[in-house]
Amino acid sequence: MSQNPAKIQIDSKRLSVELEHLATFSDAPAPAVTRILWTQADQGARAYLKSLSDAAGFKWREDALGNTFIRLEGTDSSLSAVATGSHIDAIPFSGRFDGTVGVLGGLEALRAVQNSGLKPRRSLELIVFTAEEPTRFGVGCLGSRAMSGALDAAKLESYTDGDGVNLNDARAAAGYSGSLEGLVLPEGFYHAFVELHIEQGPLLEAEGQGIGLVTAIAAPASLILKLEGEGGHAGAMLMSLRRDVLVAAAEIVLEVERAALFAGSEDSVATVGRILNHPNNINAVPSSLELGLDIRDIDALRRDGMVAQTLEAAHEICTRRKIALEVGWLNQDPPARSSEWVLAAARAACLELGISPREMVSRAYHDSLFMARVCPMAMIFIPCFKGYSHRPDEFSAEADIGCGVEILARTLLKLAN
Ligand code: HGY
Ligand code: MN
Ligand code: MN
Repeated sequence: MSQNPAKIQIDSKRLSVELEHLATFSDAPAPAVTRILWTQADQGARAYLKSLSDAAGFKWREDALGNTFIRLEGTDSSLSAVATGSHIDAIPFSGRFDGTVGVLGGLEALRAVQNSGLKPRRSLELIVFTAEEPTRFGVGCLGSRAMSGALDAAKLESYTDGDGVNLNDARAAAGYSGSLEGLVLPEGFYHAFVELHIEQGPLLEAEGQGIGLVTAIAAPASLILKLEGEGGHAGAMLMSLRRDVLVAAAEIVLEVERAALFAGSEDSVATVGRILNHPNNINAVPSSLELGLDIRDIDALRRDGMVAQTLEAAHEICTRRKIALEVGWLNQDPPARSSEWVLAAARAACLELGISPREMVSRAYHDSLFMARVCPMAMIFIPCFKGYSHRPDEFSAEADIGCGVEILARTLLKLAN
């Protein structure tokens, strides 16, 4: 059977309509999107996706955590499948392209292969990962961590959300039951994994490039610092009597920035994106506080050096200010490198379309970070407007999305044959 990829036709118009419709499953006013794990909005989006799978005649299944697998059967069922996929959950007040381009784009790639009449030897499987974002339970990539064995059932069941709802109760309320023990994928379950995603950075657009190929994914570490001091009346409490946790936190935040600025590489980044200040009243001296730290680097040692420097400074600041400090780790993951032969398949697909892809690192993490522990992995990036992401004005052009999907479809076909 000729495997002439020229028969691959991407319906970018239909894909754009589907992306816009998916964005309507949201708890934020458009163009912002908020779609938190297992909320009504998330469940509506999942149902919509399954309806598109049914309409295309694909089979889908879900695991006990809600990871969803949409499958186009290959000609040789004895061979392990080639997978693609991403996420549809969205952090509060974010955009409509982060993750969804890899999910609906992956579905369009499977439809294009199906409609082309080309029969891949290996089945193609689209994975919609549960909770790539850390919003609800504090840790991201729950689905791909579980599938790769980076997170076991006991740890999953220990998570509770900001309202004190346990993960098991939350998933049961969303209709997911069954043991979380069986989530880990057996060795060799997939032949390869390729994820299509917006770059979430400015390089491709600034350089006028249409396609990026990711060679490595940054290693994220997330921590929660809890500070306990002495609060009181903003007017009556003398400065000498205060142990003001917000002032201590201000010093710590500057130390986080300093650790990244002086780490010696532009790949070193550190953010304090979350602060819970108590009692958070204009006329009360803050008495307790939580800081959420996100520290990343392509180089795990350099990343750990930033963390160590930050924690040393935090302990010094809190000791000096007589404030109790408790450090809680959320995750500390190694970086991932893309597989050379999966990248080679993507390069060959680009060559067929006369595209010379821009090789680059991903400063954002993705489910690919954990799928790299399951099978050889690579990522395909497309440009997004000014690199904006995790904000309502996140945007990728229909033509860029269509091109990314065509490269994905051709890459999957190469890996499947
Ligand atoms: O934070 C990240 O890198 C991803 O968008 N969850
Ligand atoms: Mn994201
Ligand atoms: Mn994402």
